[in-house]
Amino acid sequence: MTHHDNQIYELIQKENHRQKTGIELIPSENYASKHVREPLSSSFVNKYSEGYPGKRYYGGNEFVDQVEKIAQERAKKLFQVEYVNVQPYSGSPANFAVYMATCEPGDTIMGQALVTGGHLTHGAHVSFSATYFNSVQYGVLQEKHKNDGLFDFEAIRKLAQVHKPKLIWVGASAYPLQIPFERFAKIADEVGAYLAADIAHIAGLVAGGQHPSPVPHVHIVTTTTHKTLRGPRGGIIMVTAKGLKKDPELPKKIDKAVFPGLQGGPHDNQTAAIAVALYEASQPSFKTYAAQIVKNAQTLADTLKKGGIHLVGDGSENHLILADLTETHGAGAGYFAEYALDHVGLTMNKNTVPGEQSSPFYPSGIRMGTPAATTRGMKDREMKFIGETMLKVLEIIKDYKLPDTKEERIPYLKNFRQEIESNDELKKIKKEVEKMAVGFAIP
Ligand code: DSN
Repeated sequence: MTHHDNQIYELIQKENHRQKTGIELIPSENYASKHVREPLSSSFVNKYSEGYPGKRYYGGNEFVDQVEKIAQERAKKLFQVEYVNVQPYSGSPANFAVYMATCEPGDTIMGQALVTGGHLTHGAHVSFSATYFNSVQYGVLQEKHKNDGLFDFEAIRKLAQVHKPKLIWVGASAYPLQIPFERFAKIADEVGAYLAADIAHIAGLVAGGQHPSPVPHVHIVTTTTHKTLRGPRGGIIMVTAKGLKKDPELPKKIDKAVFPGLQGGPHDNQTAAIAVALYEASQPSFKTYAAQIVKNAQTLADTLKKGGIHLVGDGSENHLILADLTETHGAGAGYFAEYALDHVGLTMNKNTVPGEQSSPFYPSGIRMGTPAATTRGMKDREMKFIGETMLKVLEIIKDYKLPDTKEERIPYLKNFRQEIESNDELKKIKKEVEKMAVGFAIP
């Protein structure tokens, strides 16, 4: 990176410093390798290639075609699927294309509610998925139930039988346990629905053999490529053998939905980087990485639990932990926790929790995960340090309580932020975090 544009150059340097001196715990983030980043600024960044390999609307695509075919083949092999489209710009467009391929506007669809850990595109009322489709949402239980995780399959089955959705989504953005895909499949099969698994969060764990694969049970799989899969930002849609059996036209319908239905030219530099990420994810070292992600999440979860923090699902079975601060800190405490933790260099996000008593902007939980820290080589010792540091910060903010009215909130939160910024104990903690973080290189 050169000084060509000073303003942007300086901001990139600042972001580099922020990433290096802090610890990234947002579970949907990661550090792509330099081999994944290089194709992003390669000559493929200059190309247009609307269409698909061998069927383009522009010339000069002989090498783009090869890159795209390699990416498709690698994804097919890694996830054991029949068909792949690697062109979606990211996860939301990938999901939109699934709607376009399987439903007509106004059809009923079903997904996990956003406030209970689902994704916007699975039918949240603010998203296209509820604007153009009749969205029915299922929730989760507050406590783990036998081998069903937090799902109440009787309630989900009843909902599906009453509403007869054409498409059911399984997969989440804030769910700490393994997902029993076969239970969802039984329900979808009973009502004749397409079942799509959105594995954006867990794709790397599935590829690395640390989470059961949805492939034998669902018709369609979508994922982003930049979370646990550790690739560039991007999206993939896959059709399984079960999907082909239900509808042999699905691959054609999905291709048509992505282009020309939803997108123009694919980002070929992104496709090349996805191909590299898929190569990396097929290496034995990726299995070790995926196993360490899960181990680290368990160590961090245990440390927090020992410190009296209530965890949704009583721990973690994947890369993610959802701490519910309602009882220990009060409804809305996620806001205070996120701010104070970010201030000391532990970046995570406030999040709603099952049975949320506050609101999405001032929720009662925090969501964290281990994919990025694990990429830096952090293990048990560092997870204990992170957990113990979090406990210290959470103790410091314990007496802050979210005021009920908007009028009271504005001055109260301003005062809170000022007190956090001038707190000497937090300044000391920030230095400790920085000292630990800089010992672990970012790829
Ligand atoms: N924004 C992603 C996440 O953080 O989980 C989901 O799209």
